[in-house]
Amino acid sequence: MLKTAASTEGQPTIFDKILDKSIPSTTVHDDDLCYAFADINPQGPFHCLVIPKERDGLTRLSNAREDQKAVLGHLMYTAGQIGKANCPEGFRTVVNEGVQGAQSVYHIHVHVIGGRQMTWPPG
Ligand code: U5P
Repeated sequence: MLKTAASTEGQPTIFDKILDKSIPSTTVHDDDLCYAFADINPQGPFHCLVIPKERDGLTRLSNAREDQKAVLGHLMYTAGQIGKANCPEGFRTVVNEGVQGAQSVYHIHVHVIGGRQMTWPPG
């Protein structure tokens, strides 16, 4: 399925509602900087999304500012810890970017997918 970039990039997304709990989600991890929750359309037995609590312009990876390196590192570190805890045989981390990267929600997020054998190349 081809996803298209939202013309509303930079506006609130569904993830704001997940963060403010107006939409329920299954918590995987919660700390001061990030929140991780189960994906509603899982692509494997385990699939969660790790998102920054403050979007602060981080709609997509290519928008990241130099002063956001620490939060990006925290997202990736947390994704690794979640993957290690939930998918001991291995897992995949994915950051989709833009139209050709098949991004659909413009609040940066790291997918952690596991619990099955992955293949390469991705679709
Ligand atoms: N998603 C949720 N909950 C929602 C809306 C979307 O988990 O309420 C998930 C989608 O299933 C998808 C991800 O895996 O957000 C957006 O990923 P991407 O296509 O932007 O990389």
